[in-house]
Amino acid sequence: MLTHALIGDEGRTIELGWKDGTRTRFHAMWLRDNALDDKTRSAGNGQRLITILDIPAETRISGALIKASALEISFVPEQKTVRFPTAWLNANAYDRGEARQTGWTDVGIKRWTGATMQGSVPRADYATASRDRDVLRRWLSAVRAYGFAVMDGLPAESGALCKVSDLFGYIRETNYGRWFEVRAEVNPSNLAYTNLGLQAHTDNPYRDPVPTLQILSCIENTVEGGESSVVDGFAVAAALRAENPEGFRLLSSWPARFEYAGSSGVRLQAKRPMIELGPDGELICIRFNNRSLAPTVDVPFADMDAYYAAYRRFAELIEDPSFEVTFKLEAGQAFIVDNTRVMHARKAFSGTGKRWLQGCYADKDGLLSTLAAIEHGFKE
Ligand code: AKG
Repeated sequence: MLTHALIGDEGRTIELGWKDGTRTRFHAMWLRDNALDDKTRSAGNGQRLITILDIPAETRISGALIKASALEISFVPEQKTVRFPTAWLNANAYDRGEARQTGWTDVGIKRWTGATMQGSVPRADYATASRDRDVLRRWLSAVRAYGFAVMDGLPAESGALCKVSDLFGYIRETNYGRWFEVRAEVNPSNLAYTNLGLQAHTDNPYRDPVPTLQILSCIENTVEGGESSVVDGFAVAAALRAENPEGFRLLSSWPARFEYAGSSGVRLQAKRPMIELGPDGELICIRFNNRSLAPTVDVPFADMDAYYAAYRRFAELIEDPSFEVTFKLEAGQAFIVDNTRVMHARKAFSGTGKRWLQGCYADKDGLLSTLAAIEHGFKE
């Protein structure tokens, strides 16, 4: 609910007062560009019909009228009046008082440790999630919030992991195929295909863009050991920043190099930081994989010692059991990780019994899109 609308700076800005006492300012140019009328945006698909060059550079607000649940704004020189719902203005306000701390994450992202998860793992039953949109919504929203979730009740058969990606999007095919086998092999093209333990890692940092989701499904797991564990890279990065801000700065401002050339005809290379921040300091991606880290050649000589100390400390924190959640996948179960955030690991396993997993990649934008569409449908 709006209490006042004050035009300022000769019509270049407007200050809105809200019933709770807060104030938010908007620019005339921003409001004009984001007008919601059907000459500016297609009523059918919501896409913008004009370009920035269609808006006069000297655009000003000439009048503002508070209506029941909307604000009507008139712009000159176009002589155009546009209605903005107050809920829309509130949701799209950009006039933040305080600066965000470098490494901030969206409020919807819940950083976790073993203790905060209290041994619990977000999960859903496949058959229920396939027929009940609310169950699917909760499972997808757990992936958004925590960066991982388990799916139970899949057929314990080859290809069942596609059923998981079919719930929200599409598989991203790579040189490993539509999906790949994760079982002990004699001459493995990847150490994942052995019975060795695997340090917590994100997958394929040597790709650009990196696969944003990974699904691992279990067809058989009767070995001794071979448990899966997950670690929240965003929580670990925050811990590193808290105890060693300079180390966090080094890992986030210098690129690492990643490489995979384990099979013939493939030579994948990427140059990206281990801790990636967006231009506004948002923590957007963790890349951590001891197997595919190539020589680091972009860090200046003077910073290399401190860079390696920060890398070591980051690795120690990642290995710290207090950050880890562990579970053993049974036949017919799968788990999904947000590969831009949550690292996964495997404990070593013994020769008796059989362990057969399959893995594939998918894209987080598809998952978030499906989730947003379901959430939108629930609101209607
Ligand atoms: C991978 O394929 O990326 C793995 O980390 C394998 C995990 C596992 O065997 O549990």
